[in-house]
Amino acid sequence: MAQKPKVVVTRKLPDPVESRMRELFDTELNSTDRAMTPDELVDALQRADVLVPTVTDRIDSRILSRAGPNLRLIANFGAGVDNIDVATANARGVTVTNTPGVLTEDTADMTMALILAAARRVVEGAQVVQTGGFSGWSPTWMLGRRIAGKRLGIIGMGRIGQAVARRAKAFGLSIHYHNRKPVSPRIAEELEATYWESLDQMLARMDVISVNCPHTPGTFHLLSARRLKLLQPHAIVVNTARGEVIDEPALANMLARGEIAGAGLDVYENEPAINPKLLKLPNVVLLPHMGSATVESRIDMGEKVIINIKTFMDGHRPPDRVIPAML
Ligand code: 8YV
Repeated sequence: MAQKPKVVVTRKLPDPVESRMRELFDTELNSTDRAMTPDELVDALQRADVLVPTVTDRIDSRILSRAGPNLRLIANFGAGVDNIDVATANARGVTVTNTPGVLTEDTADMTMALILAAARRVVEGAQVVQTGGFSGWSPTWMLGRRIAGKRLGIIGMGRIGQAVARRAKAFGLSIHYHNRKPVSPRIAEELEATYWESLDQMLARMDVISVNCPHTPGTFHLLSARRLKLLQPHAIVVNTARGEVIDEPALANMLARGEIAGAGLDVYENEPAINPKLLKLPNVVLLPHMGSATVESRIDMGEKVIINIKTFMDGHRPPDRVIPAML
């Protein structure tokens, strides 16, 4: 039997995923779950045929330049690959794969949770109760904003953007979106979605904005200070994609000055650091990058990683190969 490939996994993965990986490959697990330092990552890349990193591992050109000769595949545990310099990896003959599709519904659910939480002051209300501050109902207390009948502007209408649109439509929001290109007429009709080629024009007219695009050089600070200023004062911004898409200090300043009404954020520009201004604001809901954090998603992501490695090692094209042109 051919020798099993050496697979190095950088973080603790769900038990069933780890067990299956150990059965199939010569797998090195990280049971401590401590993120690797850059030097440890280089070490891992020197002994691995396959590296399985996550969003917390930054695999840049400097680290890749020190990879060993056996490294052939980086099978990312995650859909976003902005943690990996894919072009440099490919140039060195290293294939990169990701785990799209299996976290779509959970991330869309979390987007709706943030829209509802920010508009209806869910976290603020829960905190009042838990800190003993609920002294009785009042007609004018804890008023939020209705979401039904409002306009939702989705930035990035891929799988997750469309899953958000389906949910939001059911909640009575009208769907608008900005994307590199319009969705198919069938999907546009199903979602009754309005396409905005101009992001600026869309931003100025929406009640809620949801960021659902990947972080690429082209989307870095897509919501720049200038663009954020186009938003209406009652607007809410939700981000379950990547923090880098929004100029976080500019957003924090606008929220602090009441120039927009609220925000629901699951991701940040310099994770795990969060702009300190955001932490003090009552009109934001902040989550610790939990979009795909369900037992089901994480197991499915692991299964995708395994299929990608197995297919690649069997000499075929892995199903989730990332091509730089896609980014
Ligand atoms: C993952 C994510 O938890 O898949 C992604 O792109 O942002 C998260 O849902 C993370 O990337 C795991 O590496």
